Amino acid sequence: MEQVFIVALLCVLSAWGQRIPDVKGVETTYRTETELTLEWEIVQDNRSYIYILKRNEIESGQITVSENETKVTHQVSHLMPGMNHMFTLFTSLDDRRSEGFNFSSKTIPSRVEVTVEGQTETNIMLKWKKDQRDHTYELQRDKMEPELITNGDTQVEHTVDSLSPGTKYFFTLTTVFGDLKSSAYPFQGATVPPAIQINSTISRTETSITLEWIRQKEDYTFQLKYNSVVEKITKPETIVVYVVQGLSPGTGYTFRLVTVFEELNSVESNYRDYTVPSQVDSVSVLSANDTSVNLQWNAVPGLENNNYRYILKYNSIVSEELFAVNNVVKYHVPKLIPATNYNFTLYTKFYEERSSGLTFSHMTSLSNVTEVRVTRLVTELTVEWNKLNNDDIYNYTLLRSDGTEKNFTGSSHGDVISYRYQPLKPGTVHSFTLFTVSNNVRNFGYSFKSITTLNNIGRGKNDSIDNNVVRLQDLYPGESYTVSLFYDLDSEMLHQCSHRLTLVPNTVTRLYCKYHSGGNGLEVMWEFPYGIVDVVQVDVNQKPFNIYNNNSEEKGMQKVTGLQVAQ
Ligand SMILES: *[C@@H]1O[C@H](CO)[C@@H](O)[C@H](O)[C@H]1NC(C)=O
Ligand SMILES: *[C@@H]1O[C@H](CO)[C@@H](O)[C@H](O)[C@H]1NC(C)=O
Ligand SMILES: *[C@@H]1O[C@H](CO)[C@@H](O)[C@H](O)[C@H]1NC(C)=O
Ligand SMILES: *[C@@H]1O[C@H](CO)[C@@H](O)[C@H](O)[C@H]1NC(C)=O
Ligand SMILES: *[C@@H]1O[C@H](CO)[C@@H](O)[C@H](O)[C@H]1NC(C)=O
Ligand SMILES: *[C@@H]1O[C@H](CO)[C@@H](O)[C@H](O)[C@H]1NC(C)=O
Ligand SMILES: *[C@@H]1O[C@H](CO)[C@@H](O)[C@H](O)[C@H]1NC(C)=O
Ligand SMILES: *[C@@H]1O[C@H](CO)[C@@H](O)[C@H](O)[C@H]1NC(C)=O
Ligand SMILES: *[C@@H]1O[C@H](CO)[C@@H](O)[C@H](O)[C@H]1NC(C)=O
Ligand SMILES: CC(=O)N[C@H]1CO[C@H](CO)[C@@H](O)[C@@H]1O
Ligand SMILES: CC(=O)N[C@H]1CO[C@H](CO)[C@@H](O)[C@@H]1O
Repeated sequence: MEQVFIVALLCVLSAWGQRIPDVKGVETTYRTETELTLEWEIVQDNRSYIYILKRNEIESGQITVSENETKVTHQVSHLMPGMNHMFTLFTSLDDRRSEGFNFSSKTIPSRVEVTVEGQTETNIMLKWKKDQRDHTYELQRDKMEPELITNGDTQVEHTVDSLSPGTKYFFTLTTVFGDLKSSAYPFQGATVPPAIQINSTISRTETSITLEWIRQKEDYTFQLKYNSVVEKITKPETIVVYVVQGLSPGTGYTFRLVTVFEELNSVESNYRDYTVPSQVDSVSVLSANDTSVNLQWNAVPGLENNNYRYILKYNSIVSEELFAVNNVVKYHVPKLIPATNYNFTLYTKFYEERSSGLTFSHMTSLSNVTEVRVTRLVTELTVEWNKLNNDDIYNYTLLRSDGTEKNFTGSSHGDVISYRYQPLKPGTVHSFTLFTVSNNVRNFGYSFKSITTLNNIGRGKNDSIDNNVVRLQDLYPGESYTVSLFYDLDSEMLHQCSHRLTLVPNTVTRLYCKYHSGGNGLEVMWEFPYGIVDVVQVDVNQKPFNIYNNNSEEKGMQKVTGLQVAQ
């Protein structure tokens, strides 16, 4: 009990007698985010002090001074970064200590991790946690002047604006704490790329569309979307030429182009185009004549076939746009030239897209003239025909057997074309061929013959009868006959001449007389003769006594009565 008291007393006395001095100052000679190296001049008198450093009510162990040293270096670890730490340094001797030297020292602030929260074409949104309220930040973009950011309590949301679209930026963020700065936190951010328009369509087929657009930056890639398809395009060319394949013919597509940069997608740009419609399978000729043809074909199948139109081209003529009715298209091509080959091209059209065209050809026919009239005279033949199909288009060539030919231009004649051959010898046969001519083509031709007439039998040339005697039998006596001479020209009877002949009538037979009126009269009776008889003349005493017979019913016994007995 007593000892304890004495010790306590000694202490009191010592303190009383001699105050333990504090150090004059403490320097921070080195600092990190969590460590501080402190250095101070020791209290220099002839006593050996130890030092005690207190922070946050926690005291360090005894800090001793090496022999002959005048400075103490002490390291404090496990500190919070970026804070001003408060310390009290006690000088201590024999369990007594000084009043305490208060000082503070800052640790270096930590760098913070930045997250890129979002971006637009011109902005990048950044976010980070703030360690200490009194920290500020320096944001540096590329090599530019850093921007000081002071807002926020526990976290900072910061938007970098006025940027270029589709660009990658390099940033550093440095935490600033008083005059201390953290190391720089480097990070990257990119802006959303711009939507790029498809420039144009280079070409189209039934199943593909070749699109072109400009790749404004090397780093851009693309997504081309249509229907539910997404195609990734990473071609390196500046002018991107892309063939979209596997499309349906004659179909409209909306293409959406997305620019991709640093995994960022632009908004979509829209472009609409159409594939070329299918070709018509085949065309059939329903009917045709010299100057026109009726064509028919089936409508092209396809999603949008109701919208397909058809255009027929030949020479420099283009038909109007034709539509299918019940899936069939019919077209009458008029005003063609006979004997001419026509090349047709049939296009299927969908919006402004046209198929490559089905080509086919058709040769128009060239008809024959078949009805020729020949007017025959003794020394001339006139050949005459109606214009074929009553159409001016045809030309004609009339060839005679002697090799002479005569050309006719259809348009320079009336409805009927005629040509007279003269002078010709009477009764001579002539062969002709009448060709229809069109487009410098002469058809097979219509051949015919004719003969000039004779004046009459007597004076006519009669070689052709050739000494044959023509015996006309079983004729009616007394009848008049017209005898005509025909020339048999290949079974065609050509009239040469005619002559009217009357045969001598028969003689009356079975003539007899009978007394009459008691012998004062005479009855002459006869049988009516065979053949034609106009008049039976009865002469009595050299006097003609004519009896006319007009009534054919009363052929048979005729009589003359009332003759008086001569005196
Ligand atoms: C040192 O600081 C403590 C509390 O932090 C205080 O009580 C004390 O009075 C200070 N000493 C001096 C000399 O200012
Ligand atoms: C499309 O490309 C052509 C040349 O390839 C160019 O002349 C034209 O200006 C471009 N159009 C657009 C809208 O880019
Ligand atoms: C029609 O086509 C044929 C063969 O393709 C060709 O020889 C001819 O010259 C063409 N005719 C015209 C008038 O184009
Ligand atoms: C023209 O007539 C000839 C016979 O004379 C015939 O062979 C040919 O087929 C006919 N031509 C036409 C187009 O009818
Ligand atoms: C050809 O046929 C068309 C109808 O298909 C008809 O209108 C025209 O009269 C005909 N022409 C001839 C010369 O027969
Ligand atoms: C008739 O026309 C043909 C060509 O079609 C020509 O060769 C011929 O010389 C012409 N004949 C006459 C008599 O003009
Ligand atoms: C008919 O002949 C005339 C005159 O030579 C000519 O101009 C025309 O082209 C010919 N017609 C045809 C269809 O060949
Ligand atoms: C026609 O034939 C008859 C009998 O054969 C002959 O007598 C006569 O001289 C002929 N006439 C002529 C013009 O040849
Ligand atoms: C019989 O024919 C003659 C001569 O043609 C004529 O004059 C006479 O009136 C005719 N008689 C009768 C009854 O027809
Ligand atoms: C300067 C100083 O404090 N000197 C002291 C050294 O120690 C003796 C006693 O040991 C003191 O009397 C001195 O005053
Ligand atoms: C440890 C040490 O260096 N001690 C030295 C202190 O100073 C005296 C006098 O100068 C030396 O004799 C000691 O060796």
